[in-house]
Amino acid sequence: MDIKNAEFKVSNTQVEKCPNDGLPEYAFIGRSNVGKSSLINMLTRNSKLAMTSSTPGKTLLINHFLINKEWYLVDLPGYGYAKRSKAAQEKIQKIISEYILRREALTCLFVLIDCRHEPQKIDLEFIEWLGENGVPFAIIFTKADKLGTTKLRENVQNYLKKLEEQWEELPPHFVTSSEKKLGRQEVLDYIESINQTL
Ligand SMILES: Nc1nc2c(ncn2[C@@H]2O[C@H](COP(=O)(O)OP(=O)(O)O)[C@@H](O)[C@H]2O)c(=O)[nH]1
Ligand SMILES: [Mg+2]
Repeated sequence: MDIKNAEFKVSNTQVEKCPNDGLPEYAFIGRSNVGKSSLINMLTRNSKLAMTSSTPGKTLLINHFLINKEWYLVDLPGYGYAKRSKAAQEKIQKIISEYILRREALTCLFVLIDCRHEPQKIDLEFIEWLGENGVPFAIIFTKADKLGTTKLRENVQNYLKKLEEQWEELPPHFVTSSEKKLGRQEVLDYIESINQTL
C-alpha cells in the first residue's frame, strides 16, 4: 500500500470530538520525544504534516490525519515527560486513557520505543495496561539510525526478551528510522493487512 493522500483533519482533547465517520484509525503513542510526529511525517512523506519538535512535551492534543480518504493516522500526546507539572501530567493521562479505552474506531495502537534505551518501567507498565484492557497494539522501535547494526539487533532482542516475561506471544514489532526512512513499507503493509480484514 502507498499513501497518495494525507490531510490534517482535526485536533482536540476529547474523544467525543474525534471524527465520527466510522473510518478505522491507527494511533501512535509513546514517551515525549520518541519520534511519533516524525514517524507520521515519514510514513506520509510529508515533512510538515505533524508538528515535530526537539523540545519534548509539545503535542497536547489528539491529532487526526486522514489517509487516502479511507483511514486515519492519529498523533497522540506523549506520556512521561518529567518536566510537566503533576496536574498537566494527569490531564494528559486522562486524555490518553479515555481515547484508548473509548475510541471504537481505534484499530491498532502503535507503541513507540526509542531503540537506544534499556526497557523503561513507564513503557512496560503502559504495555501491561494495554494487555489488561485488551487493546490491540504493535511495537515500533524508533531512531534506528542512531545505533549500529549489532547494537540495534541486541537492543531489540533484549526488549523482546523482556516482553516475553509478560506475554505468551510477542506483539508485532517494527524497526524504523524517520531520518533514514527505514521501516516505512513494513508499517504501511501491516496497516493495509488489517484494513483488508475490516
Ligand atoms: N536521528 C533521528 N532523530 C529522530 C527520529 N525521529 C525523530 N527524531 C528527532 O527526535 C525529536 C523528537 O521527534 P518528534 O517526532 O517531535 O517526537 P514526538 O514528541 O514523539 O512527536 C526531534 O528532534 C526529531 O528530529 C529518527 O528516526 N532519527
Ligand atoms: Mg509529537
